[in-house]
Amino acid sequence: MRTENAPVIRLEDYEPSPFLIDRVDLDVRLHPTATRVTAALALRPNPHGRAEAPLVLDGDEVNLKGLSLDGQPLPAEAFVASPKGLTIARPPQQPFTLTIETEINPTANTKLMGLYRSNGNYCTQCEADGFRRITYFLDRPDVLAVYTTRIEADRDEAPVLLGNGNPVEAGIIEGTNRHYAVWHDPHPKPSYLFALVGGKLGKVGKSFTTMSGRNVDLGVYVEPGKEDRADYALDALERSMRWDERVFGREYDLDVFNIVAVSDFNMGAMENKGLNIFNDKYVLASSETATDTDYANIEAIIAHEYFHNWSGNRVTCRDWFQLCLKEGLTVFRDQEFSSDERSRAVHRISEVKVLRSRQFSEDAGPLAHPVRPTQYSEINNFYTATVYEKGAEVIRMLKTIIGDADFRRGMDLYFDRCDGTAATVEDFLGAFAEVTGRDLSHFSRWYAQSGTPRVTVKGDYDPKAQTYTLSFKQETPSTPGQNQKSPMVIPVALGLVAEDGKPIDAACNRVDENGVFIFEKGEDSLTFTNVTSRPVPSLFRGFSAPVKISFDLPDSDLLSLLRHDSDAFNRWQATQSLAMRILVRLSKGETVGQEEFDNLARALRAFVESDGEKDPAFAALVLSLPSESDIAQELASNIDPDAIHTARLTLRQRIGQECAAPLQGLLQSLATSGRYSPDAKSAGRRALRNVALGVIADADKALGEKLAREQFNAATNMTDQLASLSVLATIPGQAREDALAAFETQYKDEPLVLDKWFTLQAMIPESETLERVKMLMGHKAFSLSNPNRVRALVGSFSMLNQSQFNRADGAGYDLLADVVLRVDELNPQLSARLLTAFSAWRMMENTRRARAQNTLLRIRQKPDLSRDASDIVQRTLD
Ligand code: B3K
Ligand code: ZN
Repeated sequence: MRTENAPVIRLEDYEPSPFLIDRVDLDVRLHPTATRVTAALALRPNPHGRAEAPLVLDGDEVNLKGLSLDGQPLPAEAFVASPKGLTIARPPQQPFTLTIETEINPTANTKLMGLYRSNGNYCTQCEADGFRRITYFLDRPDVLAVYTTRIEADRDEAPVLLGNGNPVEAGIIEGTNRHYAVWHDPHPKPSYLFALVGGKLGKVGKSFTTMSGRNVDLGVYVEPGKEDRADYALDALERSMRWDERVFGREYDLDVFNIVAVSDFNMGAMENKGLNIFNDKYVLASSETATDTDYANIEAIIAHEYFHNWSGNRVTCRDWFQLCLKEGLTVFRDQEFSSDERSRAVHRISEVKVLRSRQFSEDAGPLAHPVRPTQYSEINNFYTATVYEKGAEVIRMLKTIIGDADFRRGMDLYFDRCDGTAATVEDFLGAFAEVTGRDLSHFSRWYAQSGTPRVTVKGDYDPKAQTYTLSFKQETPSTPGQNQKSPMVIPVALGLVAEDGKPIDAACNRVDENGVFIFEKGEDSLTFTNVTSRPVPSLFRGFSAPVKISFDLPDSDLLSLLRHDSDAFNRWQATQSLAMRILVRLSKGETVGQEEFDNLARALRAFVESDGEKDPAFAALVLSLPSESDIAQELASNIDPDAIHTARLTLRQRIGQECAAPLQGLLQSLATSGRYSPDAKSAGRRALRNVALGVIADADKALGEKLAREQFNAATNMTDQLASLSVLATIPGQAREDALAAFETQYKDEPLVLDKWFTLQAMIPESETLERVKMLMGHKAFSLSNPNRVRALVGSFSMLNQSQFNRADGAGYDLLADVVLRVDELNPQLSARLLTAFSAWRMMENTRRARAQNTLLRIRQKPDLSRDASDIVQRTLD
C-alpha cells in the first residue's frame, strides 16, 4: 500500500523559472537499448525569476553519463544526480552552457512517454512531461528554446530520420553502417513540443504553397506498404492548411510539415512542431478498412494537430493549468473546420452528443474540475473532456456573445500579441476585452467554476395582452471542492415558432439581432410583445450554451418543433426530449401509456417519410435514441443498468414496428452503387441506411438478420460491412458466430480492423459477453502493451457496455480491475484512463455501488500503484 501521497501542484503557487534556456543542441545516437543523448543547453538566469536559486533539472528514468559546464567536467561535489533529477546548488549567475550526456533504453519504455519503440521504429512523446525521460531539462511549458537536433542511427534499422523544424544536413558516417540527419527549428518552443522519429517508413507527399507564396513540403510517413492508405490524411492536411489561412488568417511557418503514423500511442496524436506524431488509427484509411466515422475522425484530428501550430505552438501555455488555452481553442477550431467541410447542423449535433456523454458526466461525478483546474497531482489526468470539449464550448459562447467580426479581431490580436510567448487565459480574454471594450470578468467564471449549470425555464402566454413571457432561473450543482456557485453568463439563442409553423413577428428588446439573449443573473425574464397566437419557444438553438435545460413543454409543442423549427439542432433535440421522457419512466418501472409511444413513433414515421431522403445524415441522428449512459445520467441515482437497457429496447421496438415500411423503402432508395467515396453526403446516405437496418432488426429479428446477412455478404466497404456485423452481433445464434468468424479471417492481418471486431463483441449486451471478453484477451492479435488493443476490447466493454460492465454480481468491475492492475505496471496513462469507467459508481443502486466501491478499494491496495492510477482512484473514492 502506498504510504506517501503525490505532491499537489497549485496554480496559485506558480513562479517563473529561475533559469531560461535559449538554445538546445541535441545529439541523439539511436540504439535499441542504450541510446546516447548529448544535450548542450544554453542557460541563463531569468531576470523575472528568483535570484540565486539552485538549478533544478527534471529527470525520469535517465542515467547520467557525463556533465560539463562551459566545456569543463563538473566535479562530483558540484551537483546531485539521480534518475529523477539533477541539481546544481550554485550555478553561475551569468549565461553558461551545460552539456549533459545521458543514456536511455527505448526498448524498455512501455509507458510510451519519452523515446520509445513502436514496431521497431523509434518515436517520441513529450507532452506533458516526457522530455525529462530523454535528458535532464527544465521540463515546463514556459521555458522556450531554439532546438537543433542531430539524429544518428543504423542505416538498416532506421533509414528515415526526422526531427522538428527544417532539415539542414544529412550524411553517412564513413566506414560504418550509420548515418545521421540534422534538423533545426528556428521557432522557440517548450520541450513538450520536441519530437524525433527514426525507422523504416514509407512516404506520401505533396508541395503546398502558402498564402504568401512560400513552398512547404508536406509528408505523411507510414509503415512501408501502407502508403495508399495515407492519401486521405494528406488531403485533409492540405485542406486544413488552406482553411486556417482563409478563416483565421494563419499561415504555416516552416519549409516542411511531416506527419508520422505509429501503432503504439497513448492518445490520438501530438502536435510536435513541424513533426506531428499520430496514432495510426487516425491516419490510415481505405474504403475496405476504415468506416465513414474513421474518415471523419482522421479529418478532424489532422486538422486539430495542424491548427495547434498557432493555437498551442506559436502561442503556448505558461503552465499546465492553462491547458484549455490551447486545447479548448483548438477543439473549437477543428469543430469549425469540420462544420465547414461537412454539414454544420449534423456536426453540431454530433459535438453535443459527445459533450453530453463525456463532459456532462464528468462534471456530474467525482472527477469534476473547472475548465482551468487549480490543482493537480498528475497533469496527464487532466487531458479531459472538460478541458477539451467544455473548453471549446466556452470559446463558442464567447463568439456568440461578441459576434463573428469581433471574435476574429480578438483572435488576431491574441495571436499577434502573444506570438512566441507562453500565455494565460487572462492574456486570451484580455485580447477580446480590448477589441470589444467589454468587461469579460463575469464571463471568465466559465473557466473557474465546475459543474453543469441547470437552467429552468417557464413560459407564459397572455392572449389578451398578446405578450409571451419567458422566465429563466439558473443553478450550478456543487462539485468536488466547490460548494458555493455563482450565476454564469449564458447566451441563449432563441426564437418563437407558431404551432402551425408560421413565423411569429414578435418583439423583445433584450434579444439581439442574432436572436441571442444574455442570461447572466440567477433569475431573469423576457417579455415578447405583439404575439398574436400562442407560440412554441425554441430555446438554446444550436445548443448555444453547455447547460442542462428544464422546460416542461407539452409533448405536442415538442412535436411542433420537430416539424417546424428552423433550427435543425432543436428539431433533433425535440425528439431526444420526447424519447427521454418515455425512457426515464420506463427505466424507473413506471408505466407509459400506449398513446405516448404511438405519438413519438408516428411522429418519427412522418419525419422519415418527409425528410429521410432530403437530409439522410440528419435523419440518421433523429432516429437514434439517447444512449444508455445518457439515460443513466438523466436518472442520476439508484441506477439499474438492466432496466435502462430493457427500456431502450422496448422503445426501439415500438419505433421499429411503426417505421419499418418507410425504412425498408429507404434501404432501397438510398442504396449507392459505384466507387466508395468518404464525402459527407455519401456517408450520410450510408448512415441512414445502417440506422434503418438496426431499427428494422429491433422490431423483427428474423428480417433484421436476413437483411444484415445480405448486406454483410455484399458489402464492398468497411462502413456497410461493420454496420451489418454489429446488427448481427445483437442477435444470438449461428449466423452471428459465422459472420464474426468470417470477419476475423478476412482481417487477420489488419490490427486496426480487428480492433473494431474486438469492440463490437465487447459491446454485446448479454451476460456471456464477460467470458467472451476474457477469451478475446487471449487472442493472438490482442496485447496489453498496445493502447489501441486495450481500449478496443476492455475500454469498450467498460465504457460502452453499461449493462455488462455494471453487472450486479460485480464480475464486470473485477475484470476491469484485473486488467488495470496489469496494465498499470506497463503504462500508467492507459490504466488511469481505463479507471475513469468507475466514475459513475455512486449513481448505481446499492448492490452495484457496494461492489464497485470494494473493487476500487482493492485497486487502491496495490503496492506501487502508479501516480496516474492512484490519483484517479483516490478522487473517484473521495
Ligand atoms: N496535445 C496532445 C495531447 C497530449 C496528451 C498528454 N498526456 C494531443 C492534442 O490534444 O492535440
Ligand atoms: Zn490538442
